[in-house]
Amino acid sequence: MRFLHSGDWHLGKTLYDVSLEEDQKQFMEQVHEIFGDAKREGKPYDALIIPGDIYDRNVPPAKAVSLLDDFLGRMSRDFPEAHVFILSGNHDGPARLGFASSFLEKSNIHIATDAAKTGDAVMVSGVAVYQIPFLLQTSFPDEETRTQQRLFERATEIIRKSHAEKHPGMPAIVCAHATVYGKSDGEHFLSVGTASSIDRELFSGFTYTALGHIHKYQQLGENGNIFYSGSPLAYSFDDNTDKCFLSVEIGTDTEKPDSVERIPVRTLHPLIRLSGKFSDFIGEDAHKKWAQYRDCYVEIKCTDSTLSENPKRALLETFPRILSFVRERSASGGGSDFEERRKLAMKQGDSEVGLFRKFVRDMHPEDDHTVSAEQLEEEIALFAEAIGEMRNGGAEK
Ligand SMILES: [Mn+2]
Repeated sequence: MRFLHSGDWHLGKTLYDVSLEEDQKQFMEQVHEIFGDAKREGKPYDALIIPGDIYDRNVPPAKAVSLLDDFLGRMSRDFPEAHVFILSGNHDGPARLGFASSFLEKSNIHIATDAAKTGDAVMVSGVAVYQIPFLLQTSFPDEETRTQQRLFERATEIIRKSHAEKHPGMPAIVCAHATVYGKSDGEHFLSVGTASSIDRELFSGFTYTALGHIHKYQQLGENGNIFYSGSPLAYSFDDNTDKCFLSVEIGTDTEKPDSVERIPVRTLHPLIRLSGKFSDFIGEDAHKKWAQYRDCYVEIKCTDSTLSENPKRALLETFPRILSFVRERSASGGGSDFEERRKLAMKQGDSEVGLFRKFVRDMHPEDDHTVSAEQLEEEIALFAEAIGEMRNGGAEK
């Protein structure tokens, strides 16, 4: 059996209010291509496994629902023999994600949102596939201890029992959405092991465990059979950027897969974080110097003080897709950032009112029609009045 493992799609996610629809369309397109290429080469995929967080939110935006709808429609039309496995992650709303799942089942689309069905396998090319939806406090109503560890003990017990009864000696794939740690990580497990994390030993004995929830690719266990595929996109500037799909082959060995291969995701707009002085990023030279990042989503970490109150706007020329601008704390420790900027401004001979005028202009550029010029002048006059009163009050004391 051959399948592709890719979790944490987070459809509908925005980054700093920017829609990632195009980016998400791109990786879905790539999945379709991978399936198409494999079919042409005579080594078709039998399944796609998406272990949770298919959507970013409980109530996904309409666009996200259309994206998934289009994708499933195309997959089902072009690869009707391939199975698609989807389970609800902590971001998904199980009831909404599970809509029409009993009908979709007939089209080889298996959406798991109900813990009670954990022991029901779907057989694909002689391999039993089990899905554990994200487990909630209410997943097993009779269960008293409701840590994730206990809930997963319960779910994996159900699978083991069912597998031994119905499909003994056959390879088994378990799909789940959770934070999994290894006991052999020793201290690591002790320090991070919480009520929300589970021990990887629970998955020992299964041929392959397809995990979702952690966005970075990783392999757990010495046996080489428990994997996080990671998300197909970086969803924050702290995320890693070498994203992949996992292409997995399972033969007759029930202990582990025959092969697990990383297929790099082609990213439309890579995320990049740059750090430097404000002046490094502005002007003709900067434009040339950073040309390679014009298509990237950029975060600028500014190491000095700037006067611009809307630096992101100023940087748009160099980085059309700048998403974030942050100031790095001054290493010299010479007072607060605000204080430094005030001094810098005063050095240039601006009065408070002059500075405020610049600030207001920065916040409301000329093409901003939400505020009229009169309103802005009124605001500036009020500020001047307040400053004047402050000065007079101070003099009387
Ligand atoms: Mn998650």
